[in-house]
Amino acid sequence: MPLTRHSDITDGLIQRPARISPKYFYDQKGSRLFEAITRLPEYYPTRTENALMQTHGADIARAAGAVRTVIELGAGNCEKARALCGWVRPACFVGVDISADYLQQAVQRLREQVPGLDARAVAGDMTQGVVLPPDIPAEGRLVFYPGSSIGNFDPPHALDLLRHMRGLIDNDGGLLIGIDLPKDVALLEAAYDDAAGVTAAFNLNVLAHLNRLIGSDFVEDQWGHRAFFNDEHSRIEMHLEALEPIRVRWPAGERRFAAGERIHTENSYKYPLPAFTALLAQAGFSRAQAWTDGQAWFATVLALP
Ligand code: AVJ
Repeated sequence: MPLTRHSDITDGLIQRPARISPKYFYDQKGSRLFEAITRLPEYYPTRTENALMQTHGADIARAAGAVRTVIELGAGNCEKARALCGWVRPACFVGVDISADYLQQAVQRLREQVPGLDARAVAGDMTQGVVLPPDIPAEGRLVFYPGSSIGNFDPPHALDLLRHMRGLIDNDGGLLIGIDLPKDVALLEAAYDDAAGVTAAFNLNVLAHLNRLIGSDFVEDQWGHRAFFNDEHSRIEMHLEALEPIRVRWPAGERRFAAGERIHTENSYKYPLPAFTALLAQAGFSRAQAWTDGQAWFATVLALP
């Protein structure tokens, strides 16, 4: 890939504070580390969402009506898609993900696991607009955006994305979306700073990915993982903190970091359900039905036009 395609990365690195988009976490290694995160005892979202799907799958499928095509954004390992397809029985599945090789393998596995399913992989950055294969019919589309990934975007960008999702479906379609809810700060912070250090490795791995993308010379050991809840914005923030004075160079520039200076790598917003439903309404989804677990940690929301 030509280096000039990554001016967004170098622009972020020279900002004060510096920032890296969380989409760069997901190289092959990062996708694997994220999978390991989903199995950590502290990381409740995935198992809570999976349990919701197990418990309420039949209700969700009934409420969604006739679904011809499931379109999953950020499909990753396609494990959630497999469960959803068991309930809604679509003819076709389209997985969209930024990590192309990883997605290909996952879609191939899904094809083997769900005989007869017409499963497709679309590699691309969903924030740049999803382009579906031209032969996917407009009728009966269910957009699936699980995992609370919408939390990576601040509310105005989340609204843009929800509007884009609304544009992918007709009036007979729907959106099934996972939302992580606000909860005890200690629980939230442990989920993003686990005892085994998997989330730290995931956060640090973005530096190795950047080194390959822009030809920078980040050294992982010079950085520390920081994760905390920002109450004002109702979001977990992840940062990489310079453990010593650091000078990072890449072909067309450089940046110096003082010890203690940070690079902001991720936000993970925790929306109260009414706030999220209001956002959905603004995006053109006037009806919403939500399923939550007994502790109200996570919600699966079916949004209809
Ligand atoms: C994939 C964005 C839903 O915010 O919980 C997990 C990413 N980052 N641990 C999240 C993540 C650190 C995850 N999402």
